[in-house]
Amino acid sequence: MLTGAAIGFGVIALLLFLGWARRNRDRLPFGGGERAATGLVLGLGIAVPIVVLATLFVWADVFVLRSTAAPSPRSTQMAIDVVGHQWFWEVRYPGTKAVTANEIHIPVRTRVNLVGTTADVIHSFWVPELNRKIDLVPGHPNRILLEADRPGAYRGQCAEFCGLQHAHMAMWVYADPPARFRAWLADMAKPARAPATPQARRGRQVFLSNPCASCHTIRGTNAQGKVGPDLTHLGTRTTLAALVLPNNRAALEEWLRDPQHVKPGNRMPRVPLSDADYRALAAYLEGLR
Ligand code: HEC
Ligand SMILES: [Cu+2]
Repeated sequence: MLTGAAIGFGVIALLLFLGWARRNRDRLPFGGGERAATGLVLGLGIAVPIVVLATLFVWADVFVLRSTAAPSPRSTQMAIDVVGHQWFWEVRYPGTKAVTANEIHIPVRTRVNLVGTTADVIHSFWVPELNRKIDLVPGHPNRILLEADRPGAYRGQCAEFCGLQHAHMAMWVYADPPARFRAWLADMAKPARAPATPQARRGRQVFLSNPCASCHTIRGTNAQGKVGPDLTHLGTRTTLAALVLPNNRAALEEWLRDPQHVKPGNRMPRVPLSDADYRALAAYLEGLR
């Protein structure tokens, strides 16, 4: 700001001086006033801007754009596919069976080629601490480099208005030590655990005999729906409905009883069931680790 102010005042002072010099030519102490003025105009008006703009252009192109541009797949160590949905994120690990939602796990200090598309309208994938945004456009995959230097959780957000619950289309990126990441990925690739208690067994039955199964996939069961998030390992996630609720038994039950109350307008309808059925469903889903 100070530099800007200095340049601004400098220009105004020069203009005033030139105007004054024009009218008072004979009073100038040096003879070549006209030549000095031309020199100033050529120097400050043409030469300096060329040098400054060329430097800025090279700097922006070489350092800023290069470091945020789509990575060449050969320069990266792994790929992740992200598909935007109204209003959640589907996350896939190509070459494995792992599918999850609203949380992306990456190994720390690893160059990840993230490929983004959409299942419906245009969304925008943005994790401000890790890189700039990319639009998720139908039929045109866009790519971006994800690389975290430090382990931790980085919050991401849809950055293109995509309808009623756009503001509640968030996600976490977890950067883990590589060994921990590999263990997580191996777990995610497995089919769902069998229910461990009678209540959870009842929950699975309720799930498979209601519309749940036509919208959600639970790998290893007959539920193969593609409308909502894959629930195979729901119990390992930290949040529900793209960061709207924490993931615990009480919140899960609250969601199942009335998803439209929790996240109005979202694409999961309320499925009317008995109290005991809701509790059984929550017990089953919480056990999907
Ligand atoms: C018409 C399709 C549809 C039906 C039927 C449906 N869901 Fe969903 N479900 C969705 C969608 C879409 C979402 C994502 C909502 C969002 O976050 O915007 C969702 C989200 C969820 C979530 C949260 C997942 C997460 O990772 O955040 C759970 C749990 C869930 N559904 C369980 C069920 C159960 C159990 C049933 C049956 C009682 C059911 N759903 C019926 C479409 C459906
Ligand atoms: Cu959005």
